[in-house]
Amino acid sequence: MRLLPRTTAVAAAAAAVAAWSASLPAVAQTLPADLPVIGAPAPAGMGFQPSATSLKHDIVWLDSFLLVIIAAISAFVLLLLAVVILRYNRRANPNPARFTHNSPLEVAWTIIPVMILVVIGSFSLPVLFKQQIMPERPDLVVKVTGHQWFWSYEYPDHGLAFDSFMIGGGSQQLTPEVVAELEDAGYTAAEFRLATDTAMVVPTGAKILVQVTAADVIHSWTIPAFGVKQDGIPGRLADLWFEVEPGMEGTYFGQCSELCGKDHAFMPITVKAVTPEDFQIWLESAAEVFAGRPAPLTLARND
Ligand SMILES: [Cu+2]
Repeated sequence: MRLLPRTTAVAAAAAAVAAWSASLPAVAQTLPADLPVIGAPAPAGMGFQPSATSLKHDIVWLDSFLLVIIAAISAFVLLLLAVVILRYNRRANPNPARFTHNSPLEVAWTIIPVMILVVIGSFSLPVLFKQQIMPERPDLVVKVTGHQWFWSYEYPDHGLAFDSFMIGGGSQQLTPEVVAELEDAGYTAAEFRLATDTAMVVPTGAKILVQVTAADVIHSWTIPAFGVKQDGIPGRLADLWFEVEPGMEGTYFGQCSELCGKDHAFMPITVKAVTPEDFQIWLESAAEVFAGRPAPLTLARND
């Protein structure tokens, strides 16, 4: 191994980093400027974020389905309680019946809940299996690694990799400088703590296989609008998949969802879903900027 003098190596590294960060906006510019923000939390929002994948449509449907069942059960139990309170209180019913068992009733209150669970399972398990069975021939594989406290993305089939830091992650405050930085990157102040300097970019209408892992502690990668969430566990490679529906091109945000240390709240996730044509354009520019990243950088000390 050739050892560079320390100062030369550090200078080379600094120059490489400077050249790299200067070229970041160049990559961003190859993405359509009018990408709408679709997957983001809304102030006082109550429901789910918009659904961009069939997985998420299934989850929302299952949620509504369960809500109907839960509402019916709650109403029924409330009705029984009301009947007991009104008809069988001490004043209305001074001489209570003394029997203790009723076989048909006991069979019914065992069988009916079992049947309700079977019905729920017959709808929820297919939804779960659909999420957990990975596409055999994905159109794109992205490896996501959680770090304390940022994400890195690798496109192994395209030989490129990059890190993704929260914009304003240094001060962690929404200062005027951070607002300017957000706006330069095409975001607004409302997207502080969601927007990152680089984004994972995926084509719509394509099956994306995401391999999730972590380099230090357990993190969790999620995009709520895609209906996906997966823990990244050091030493293991876990999978998730999604396919953003054509027409749902936009920016989607998520946040690390596994308490991973003091800056857990400052490692958001930004995914940009673009048309396959725009993805190719991005891929070409990204290949130039991010190829081989993170660069193997060896600093030698000779003291
Ligand atoms: Cu984390």
